[in-house]
Amino acid sequence: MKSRAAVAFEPGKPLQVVEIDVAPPRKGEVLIKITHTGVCHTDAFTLSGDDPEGVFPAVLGHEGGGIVVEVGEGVTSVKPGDHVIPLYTAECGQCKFCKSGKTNLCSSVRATQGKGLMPDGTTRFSYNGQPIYHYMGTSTFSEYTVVAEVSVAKINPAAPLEKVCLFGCGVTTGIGAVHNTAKVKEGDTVAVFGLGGIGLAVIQGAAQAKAGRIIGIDLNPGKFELARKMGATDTVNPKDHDKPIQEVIVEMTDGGVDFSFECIGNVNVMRAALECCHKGWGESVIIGVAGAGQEICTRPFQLVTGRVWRGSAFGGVKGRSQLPGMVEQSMRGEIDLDPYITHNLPLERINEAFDLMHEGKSIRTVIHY
Ligand code: NAD
Ligand code: AHE
Ligand code: ZN
Repeated sequence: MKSRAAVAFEPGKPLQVVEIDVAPPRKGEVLIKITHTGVCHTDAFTLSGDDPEGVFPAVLGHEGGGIVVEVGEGVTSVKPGDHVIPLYTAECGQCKFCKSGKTNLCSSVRATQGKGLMPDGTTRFSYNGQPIYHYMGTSTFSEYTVVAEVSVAKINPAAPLEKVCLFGCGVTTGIGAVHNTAKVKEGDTVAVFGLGGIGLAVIQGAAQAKAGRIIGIDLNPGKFELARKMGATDTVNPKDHDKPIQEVIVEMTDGGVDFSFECIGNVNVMRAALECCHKGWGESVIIGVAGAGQEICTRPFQLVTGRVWRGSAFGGVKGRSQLPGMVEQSMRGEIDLDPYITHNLPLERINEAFDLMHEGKSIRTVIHY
């Protein structure tokens, strides 16, 4: 079938909206009509060429919502008409990871997913007869996409897809990192580095956990008002200080925070986020994605003296079992999605969503098909 799609033909170049060909779903696969998709910084990261797993040409996008159109042989968990969120972190329930009870990182389709291929090693997308790669197992920048059955979360059809698509990445990642990875408790002090979609979701999660103090840190003061509305008790701009930001936070908090979250993808900030943690127990969670060749460093003494460095992917959330419940929470008003959606655009203007992100003017732009 034909599908309108925003294709990343080359790294560092704008996406091109063209009509691609989408082949039918094969065994264990699902064809989805994407109705809406958010644009996450990770899409920009991969488009920039910094992602070691970036392959081109590809259909990017991983924060979508849509409706099942057709299922391949053997698919039983969804049927045409079901409303779904594609998952870049699959959940097969069968692999060593899924059975461990220790992680949401499912291994069932991850190897082929990282190569831009479907689990059988081929692609369902083509343009002028040439193959186009998939991305993160989701490729939501196409009106029609094919994903593995294990990469589909079925949700309440009454949920507004133009909002709950954000559970495909940003909101789930931030809120999940607070509850599943850090396990923030009432009264804890939290520092959040980077106040984009991910950082704001961390703030929303920390507020749910009744953290005592939530310090939002960003170089762009334009991000502070919304951060405060969503629960930040303090906002700090590193540019306003002439000493390292970790020293500023340690002084503000009588020795450091209980938890910090890096939501930028900057290895220097990752160090600062670790070093602003309290001696003896402070934990820092890396959420930001850093480019090829980048490495983190600190003095081992920081860990010897009790600070903990950890990371979080998709907020530690198991998508097929847990996303439907998070969608229900948003429908009950327990998770507010409206503040994240600063812009709405048609697919034809998707490059403006990237411009708005790079200019620091948006939190999330939702693309409407
Ligand atoms: P974003 O661009 O919307 O937000 C980033 C924020 O960081 C911006 O407000 C920017 O002003 C701020 N910033 C940049 N440099 C800074 C610095 N040196 N000090 C303080 N603030 C600074 O991005 P986003 O969509 O919120 O994504 C954030 C990061 O999280 C990205 O690296 C993205 O790839 C990553 N991510 C990871 C996961 C995961 O599962 N681990 C999921 C989603 C996104
Ligand atoms: N491809 C990159 C790593 C990218 C990465 O870390 N992705 C996050 C999700 S970002 C969503 O916006 C993630 O979940 N990682 C775990 C996984 O299995 O990919 C690289 O460095 O190769
Ligand atoms: Zn993302």
